[in-house]
Amino acid sequence: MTHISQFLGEEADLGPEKRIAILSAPLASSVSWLGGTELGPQAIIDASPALEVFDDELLAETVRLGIATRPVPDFTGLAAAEACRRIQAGVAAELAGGMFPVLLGGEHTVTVPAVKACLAKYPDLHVVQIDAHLDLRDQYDDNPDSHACVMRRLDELGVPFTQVGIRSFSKEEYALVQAKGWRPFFMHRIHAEADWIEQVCAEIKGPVYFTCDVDGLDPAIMPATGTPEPDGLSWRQTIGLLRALAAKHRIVGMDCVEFSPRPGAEHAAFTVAKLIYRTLGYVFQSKAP
Ligand SMILES: [Mn+2]
Repeated sequence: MTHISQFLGEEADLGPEKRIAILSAPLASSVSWLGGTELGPQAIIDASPALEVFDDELLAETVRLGIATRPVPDFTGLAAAEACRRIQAGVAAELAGGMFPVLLGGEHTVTVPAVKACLAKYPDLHVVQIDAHLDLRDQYDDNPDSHACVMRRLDELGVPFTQVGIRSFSKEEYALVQAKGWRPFFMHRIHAEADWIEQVCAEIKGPVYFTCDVDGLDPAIMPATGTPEPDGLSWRQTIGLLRALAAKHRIVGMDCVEFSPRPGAEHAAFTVAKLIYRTLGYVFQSKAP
């Protein structure tokens, strides 16, 4: 198969002055069950030219904001720590250049260096996480840098965060949540509280980094991930949250992680591409040409 080199293919050329950078982080060193996340970034980029660049909700050609796609790096044989160092440097360089970074994973571990880069520019950063999992383990398989520990590492950095779509966690993670007095948006809470999106927006103070572990979405629409947990967020719930977040807060960077292509589930890569494109539309809505 011939791979596409830029998000949206040739239609990316409609936006010559680039303000958005698509960065790939095909890291897959600590995957627990079904692998393949190292193939995620390229699969998302390959699916993206099938998108209609005229957004059907926003009625605007978001692509004209200017989307640059950086080459997909090869992390094969690289230590995870070195890959993370490169990811942090890459995101920092984009921020320094005034670009809005979109990171494609790879496993969720890649969020830590991306958040570190954003935190250096925005000390009052707040992370909003869509995920089936709390990712609050101290270690997993003796690895503190596992994808299952990503929010624990962010907590150690002192970054406030809001967790949405949660429906799988360990006894120890739940005990930590209780000890800290945190109130994640578990799926049962989302189903029970009609104003959950307003509640998410109300607990955020500073600029937002949005991290989307695609397993937060329902496996009916997102089967292509390592741990497809039932009863996830619908498409409408997901974009409803992002619409409100972008309207009420300044989103300064984002990632989509844990996507692993599956034969027969090609729609899933397209769904991730559309989620990214729609989110960019929301983030830049008032600034679209
Ligand atoms: Mn997850």
